[in-house]
Amino acid sequence: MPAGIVVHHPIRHLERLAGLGTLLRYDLDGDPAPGREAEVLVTGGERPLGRAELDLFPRLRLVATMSVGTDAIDLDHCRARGIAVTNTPGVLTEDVADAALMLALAARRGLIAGHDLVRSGRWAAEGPLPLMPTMTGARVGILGMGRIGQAIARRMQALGAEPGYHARSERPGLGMPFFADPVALADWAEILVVAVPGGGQTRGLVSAAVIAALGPEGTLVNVARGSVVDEAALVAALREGRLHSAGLDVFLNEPAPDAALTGLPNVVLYPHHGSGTVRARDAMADLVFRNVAAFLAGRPLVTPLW
Ligand code: 8YV
Repeated sequence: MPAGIVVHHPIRHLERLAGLGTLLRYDLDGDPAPGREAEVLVTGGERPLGRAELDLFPRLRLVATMSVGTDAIDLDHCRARGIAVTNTPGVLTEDVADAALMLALAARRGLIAGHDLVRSGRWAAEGPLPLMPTMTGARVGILGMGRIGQAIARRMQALGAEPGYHARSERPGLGMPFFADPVALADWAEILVVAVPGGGQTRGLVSAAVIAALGPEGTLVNVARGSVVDEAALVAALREGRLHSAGLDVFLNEPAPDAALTGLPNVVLYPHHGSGTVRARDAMADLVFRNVAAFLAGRPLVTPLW
């Protein structure tokens, strides 16, 4: 009997996966019955996969997500049930770091206001934009120094900016200042870039105090998860001029973020598309395929979480 693969979220290149087994389109029909015997489930980072939904599939042994982030999955329950989990680390690093750089530059240099000024024809009547802060020599605090944080730091160094970071522990040899506390990092930085994993451990890490420390000349960039930022505090600070600007790829409520945030003039918004390049998404889909293929052939998983 061919293997059954539950599709929890429609990932790229499903047709390739169909070569490994019968795709059970739970994502389309919401009917878990055909998946009751299935051992494999594929999903993406954007759709929650909690305990109750996992338990609709009593024989699961592998959850393969097409995302580096696994905060949407109840990992404790997977562990308890002996379900392996694979993600897609490494292959989206550079594209997500590019998105952080794009958002930082756009927010600091007023790209959206400039674009509007030119497109609307108001340029002639209104004259130039106000002068903007420079990136050269800017202190850039990076929250999280994993692969993506390091790729962001490299880009900032190439611009002539000065990166520093906070992470759970210092990483010797990086040649950047380490801050043991996010508030101290934000106080030092002009730009704060969030690149930590989402989930319970980082919820609200960018607190009202961190935002206050970043201050009225500061810019917040988030390419991680909306949950990391106290969004109400962010909206208040942006609205009251206590924060210069924000460049955001992620939000608390996706795909319909709070209009109080998205309507502000000093934000640059991107629709959780940091990894949204053909190259990254192809490589992510390929990793999902290789993990499922390895599992079904009884070989070691390529990128297991544990
Ligand atoms: C996308 C991401 O959300 O990898 C992640 O953790 O946030 C993104 O790449 C996504 O899961 C792509 O399908």
